[in-house]
Amino acid sequence: MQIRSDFDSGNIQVLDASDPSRVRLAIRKDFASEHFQWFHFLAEGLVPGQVHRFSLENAPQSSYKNAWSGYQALASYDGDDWFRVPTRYDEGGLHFELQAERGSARFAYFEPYSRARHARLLTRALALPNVELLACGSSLQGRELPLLQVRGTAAAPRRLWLIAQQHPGEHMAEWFMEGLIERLAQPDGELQRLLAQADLYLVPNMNPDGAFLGNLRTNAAGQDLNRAWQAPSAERSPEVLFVQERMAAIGVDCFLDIHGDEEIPHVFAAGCEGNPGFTPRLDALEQEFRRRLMAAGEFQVEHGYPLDAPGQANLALACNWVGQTHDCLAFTIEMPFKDHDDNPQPRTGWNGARSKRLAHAVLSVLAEMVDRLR
Ligand code: GEM
Ligand code: ZN
Repeated sequence: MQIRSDFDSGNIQVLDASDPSRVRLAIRKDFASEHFQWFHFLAEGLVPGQVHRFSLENAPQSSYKNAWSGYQALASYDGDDWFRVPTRYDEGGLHFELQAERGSARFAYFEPYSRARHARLLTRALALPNVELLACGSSLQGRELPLLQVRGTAAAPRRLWLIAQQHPGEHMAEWFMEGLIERLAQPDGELQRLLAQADLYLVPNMNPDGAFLGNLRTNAAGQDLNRAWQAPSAERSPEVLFVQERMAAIGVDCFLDIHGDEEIPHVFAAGCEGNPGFTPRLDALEQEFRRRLMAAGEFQVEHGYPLDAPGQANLALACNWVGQTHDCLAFTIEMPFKDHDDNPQPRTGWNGARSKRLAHAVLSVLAEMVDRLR
């Protein structure tokens, strides 16, 4: 059996692949960082009909080791159809198995969103009549960081920003952005109402280097971009610096930062309740957004992060920094690496298609609220 990871978002270390019933593997650390959890590899030389067993032996030392409980690994024969495989976790590692139907299969922590698919998404977006490439930043390793403007028809539009995948292993985030852009291509009545009052500003992937490198959490300098918003730098976080400079020039009336969460098996959001500038106006907007999103899509409010105490928010996080700086509605939207247990889908768990559908629901909520954002 051959195990490979020398490709876009690949991450694995082979300890011993000589026994197909006990393939011993480890997850490589993020570039210049102690973080690790994302894995993605190709296994070739499988024997159809035979059960192949894999173990990620350093899973108990990973960034979110408690998140392996209840998690099931993903496999795919063709790179498009991803399905969950029998998985168990113990102090010896994360163990999963596949009774092979073909001679090769990919395995990953989540359905990968490739750089090639990102390029196709941009081409599709820029082919839309009201979408333009407003600016293009650069990652540390020189990959493009496109800022798309979706131009509405208002003379003085609200400016709604959505950024995705600051944490490069959270591939569900760019699946979300694909769903958002696809809906823009079929402007229905709701979308027309939204674009009659707002322009959208989209960054489909904030961390192209980390995504390509197979990182979970950091960029090519080992920086967690969602801890860089109070003091971004050209040397360690040019991706954040670029977006902040464009926000200052354009303005922000609403901000959504799209992420994934390793441990909580539900879709949820984290707001700005701990910001020093949090007001009853913003509190009411947050409650309305949550209420409407529960009605529109796969979303719930029972499970999520602990609330920040008043004035105790960490302003190094994008959501908190943008909400505070621009006095606007701001959320971190979290999708699960596991499943959304309010509507379990055993074959796939949470996946790219459900991430795309969530984006459709979010656009509907923004259309309903756009006239009250200021
Ligand atoms: C999280 S955002 C954490 C937000 N926490 C609270 N209490 N608001 C991060 O960056 O750690 C987002 C993520 O990692 O997906
Ligand atoms: Zn994240």
